[in-house]
Amino acid sequence: MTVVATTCPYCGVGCGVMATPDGMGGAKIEGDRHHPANRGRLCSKGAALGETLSLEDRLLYPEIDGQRVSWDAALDHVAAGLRTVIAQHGPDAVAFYVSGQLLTEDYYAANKLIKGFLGTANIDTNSRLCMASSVAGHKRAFGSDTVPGLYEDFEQADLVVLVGSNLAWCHPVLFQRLDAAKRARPRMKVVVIDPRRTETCDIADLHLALRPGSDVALFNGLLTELHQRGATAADFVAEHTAGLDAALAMASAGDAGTCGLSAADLALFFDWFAKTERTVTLYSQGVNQSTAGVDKVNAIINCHLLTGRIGRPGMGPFSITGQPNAMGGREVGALSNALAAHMDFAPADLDRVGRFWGTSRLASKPGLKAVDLFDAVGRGEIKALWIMATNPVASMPNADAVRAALAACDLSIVSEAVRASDTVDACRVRLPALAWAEKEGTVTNSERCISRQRPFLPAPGEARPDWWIIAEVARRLGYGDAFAWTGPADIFREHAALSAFENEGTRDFDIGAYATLDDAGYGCLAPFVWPAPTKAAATGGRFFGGGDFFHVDRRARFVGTPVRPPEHAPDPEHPLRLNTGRVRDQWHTMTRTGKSVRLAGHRPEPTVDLHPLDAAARNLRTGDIAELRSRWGRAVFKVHVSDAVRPGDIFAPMHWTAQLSRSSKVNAAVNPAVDRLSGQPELKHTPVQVLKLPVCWHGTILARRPIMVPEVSYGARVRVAGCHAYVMAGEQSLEQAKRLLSVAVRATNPGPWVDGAKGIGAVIADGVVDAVLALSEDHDEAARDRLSPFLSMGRLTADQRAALLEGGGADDRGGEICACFGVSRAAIEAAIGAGALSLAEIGAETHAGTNCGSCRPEIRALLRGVKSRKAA
Ligand SMILES: Nc1nc2c(c(=O)[nH]1)N[C@H]1C(S)=C(S)[C@@H](COP(=O)(O)OP(=O)(O)OC[C@H]3O[C@@H](n4cnc5c(=O)[nH]c(N)nc54)[C@H](O)[C@@H]3O)O[C@H]1N2
Ligand SMILES: Nc1nc2c(c(=O)[nH]1)N[C@H]1C(S)=C(S)[C@@H](COP(=O)(O)OP(=O)(O)OC[C@H]3O[C@@H](n4cnc5c(=O)[nH]c(N)nc54)[C@H](O)[C@@H]3O)O[C@H]1N2
Ligand code: SF4
Ligand SMILES: [Mo]
Repeated sequence: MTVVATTCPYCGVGCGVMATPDGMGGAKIEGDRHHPANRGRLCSKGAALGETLSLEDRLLYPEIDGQRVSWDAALDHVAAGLRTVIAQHGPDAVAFYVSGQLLTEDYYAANKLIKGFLGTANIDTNSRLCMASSVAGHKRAFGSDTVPGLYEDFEQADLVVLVGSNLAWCHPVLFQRLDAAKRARPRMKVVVIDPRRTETCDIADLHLALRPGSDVALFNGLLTELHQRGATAADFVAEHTAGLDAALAMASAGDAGTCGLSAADLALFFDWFAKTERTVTLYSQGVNQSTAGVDKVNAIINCHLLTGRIGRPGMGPFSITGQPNAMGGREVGALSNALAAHMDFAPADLDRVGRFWGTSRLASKPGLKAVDLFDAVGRGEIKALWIMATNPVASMPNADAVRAALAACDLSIVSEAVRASDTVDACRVRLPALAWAEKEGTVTNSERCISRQRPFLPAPGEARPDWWIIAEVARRLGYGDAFAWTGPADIFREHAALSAFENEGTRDFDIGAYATLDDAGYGCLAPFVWPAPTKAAATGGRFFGGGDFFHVDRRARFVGTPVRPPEHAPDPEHPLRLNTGRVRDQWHTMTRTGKSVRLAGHRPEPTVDLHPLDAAARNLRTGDIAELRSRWGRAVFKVHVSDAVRPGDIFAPMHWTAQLSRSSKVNAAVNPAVDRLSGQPELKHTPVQVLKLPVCWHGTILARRPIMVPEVSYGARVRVAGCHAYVMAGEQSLEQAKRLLSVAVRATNPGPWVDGAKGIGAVIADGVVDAVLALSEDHDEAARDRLSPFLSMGRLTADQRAALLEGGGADDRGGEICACFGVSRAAIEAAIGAGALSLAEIGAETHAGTNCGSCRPEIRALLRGVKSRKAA
């Protein structure tokens, strides 16, 4: 079998993957030892990629209004619809909503079609929810959207400051590189700035659990302190920057005391920062997803400019990107306020791009940003919307309004790989796209490294590459000449040529050296870091070490950053702040990671973290069911009481959608406030009330055939090996629940019903269990582990049948910690109990933590827990 080198389709670390197809539709997945991002490592999600390759739930044929149609019919319908809308209502009645999970070639094609030929810039991308504040902050400071540094800077730094980043779970391989570097060089310090105590704090020397949203005050305080102490790079500031005085005046008007941190912690952080030349500040969604997002970015960059710590080994501000191709999207200019190849809507840029594309119809002004774009769809101003590779009905704030907007849209089109998503359900025209493993092109990771994705499985059904779908529509609209590509290599060459077109060093993004790459060269293209201009021999490297910023005077700007409160403050009716984000083993709306049994084990259910004080005030305990209610909507979660969140804050994951849980779609409640400059939504901060739901029962169903879940207060599907699993809770009486659920179970799993003890009921046909229902007054997370073994048995023995009807074994695994080897918390605690006192000893005993390493922070936390209990 041939081994194919490709790139992981998840996070922006951009790890290289070696895939060996097994000839049966699957593949063996390993880390690529030669890829500079990961050198062979993979995290739990990457390591489980092989479990996501099945064709279950794939969209394989084009559909219009639920009917399968031919590609010709679908493409003709889309082209005719776009033509009619433009003729009747003008180009601005059309919009695209695209994604950092498109490959660069797909992304380039989408942007070229709508901006270049349909004549509107109403194309925005889910990067608006993700990177837009960093883009705007970079442009203000540098005059370009440039990430100055490289991953190796983390390893070379003496101080790494992680702001609003849960690196351990969201960029695990980079976290492991950092962890390894810190262990090799213990004088390196790590500071985590996050209102939550996350797994990332495992390697932190200092955790600043600041008041949510107060980052600007913190970095303003730091800027003031650095200036007062004279910890400044006077020459760099004088030669390469402008605007310091105004920024300092604004910064010193504020008070870092408002961040809710102890004076000692603040002083320590300021002191470390002031004294440490090699400092990297990495930031992510705790910074970007805020109504003060752009100011947070500039407040951080200001401190790096003042100290001249930018673009040199081991130092710099570093915006880590989320999606595998967030950076590629920025390169092709698919945000509504950008043009291709890092150009803007300036007259010279418009002229240049228009000439390059040979079009007279180029959009002349920026288009709508995501939140405004969906509002315009809802108002009926946008009449045709084409969504590609993103799931906005689940991932946009105020998500039910997005669903309603799509329902009202005449021509809603989605290009998707899966058949079962909230957005696919809401769109009338469904175009089947190739998925990872089948498609080819390039992606750019957070350190500007461009890598190939290569196919290793055949195209299933009638699925097609995204670029092909776009080019076919363009051809039908009469633009065939501009879209006459025969493959992604053609598109890549065009993209590279545009990056170098009349560039002469005026734009950071230049990969002109690749504009003449032939197909064979594209086929075997090795990862490379840009810039890679035609004339320079050397490629890659850092930006701005010697100044040379991209404002016309080649100076960077200090930007004054006023302290502004979040747009919606808590009020008596909504006293708590809802923070949202990610868990370790799920990716976004779970269309892919949701297929893996081993990834489901870590956080099987949608839970909300609540501080013990807030829980007590609401009479809530772990396992209870609570409603989160905001001005925009509601969602229901299982409660997890935890002092990892601050009093007054709650945290819920973004991942669950209507496909898996009708109750727990957090974005139904999340506010749509946006940063004024970037348009990025404030996904980390929604005032909510939390109310205990008076549920009378908790239930678990395991069944051989899927069931239709009845209307209950709380419910989620859980991926379990060999059966369909559901957890539920409701406000009916236990008796009513039993009737309701047994009817639901038997509708698809007919057969004799047997009642057991302790709320157990089962369908047992010919001695084989087809389904089992466990009902109890209290929550019972272990029911799944106790009962699932019976569904993998054949005909039960009398003893087995008796054990099942007694409620199964006594096994309480306490949740999965190690996804690679399926090692539960209980097993790790048992190993510790038996004397394993280090990561290595636990690994030797249980295998936990010995493969991808994503669970090591949690194992170390269990070890620390035991040690502190012993000490106490
Ligand atoms: N496992 C997993 N990994 C992923 C993804 C995934 O879905 N699953 N998605 C990828 C994508 S697209 C992205 S964008 C990245 C996101 O990666 P991260 O940004 O690291 O992840 P989040 O969990 O969204 O949020 C980060 C942290 O911001 C904190 N925060 C909230 N409010 C504030 C604040 O006011 N100030 C500060 N300083 N911090 C705050 C939150 O408590 C949270 O811990 O992850 C990528 N990696
Ligand atoms: N509350 C809250 N909401 C958030 C966030 C948060 O922190 N909190 N984070 C935001 C952020 S940072 C992000 S990036 C977004 C992510 O949100 P989304 O982009 O909406 O989430 P995904 O599940 O990644 O959606 C990608 C879709 O593309 C499909 N797909 C995969 N490969 C292909 C392909 O090759 N072609 C096509 N056409 N389709 C494909 C997948 O099946 C999936 O349905 O969520 C945002 N929403
Ligand atoms: S860190 Fe994990 S999810 Fe991110 S690219 Fe690497 S293997 Fe994929
Ligand atoms: Mo993201």
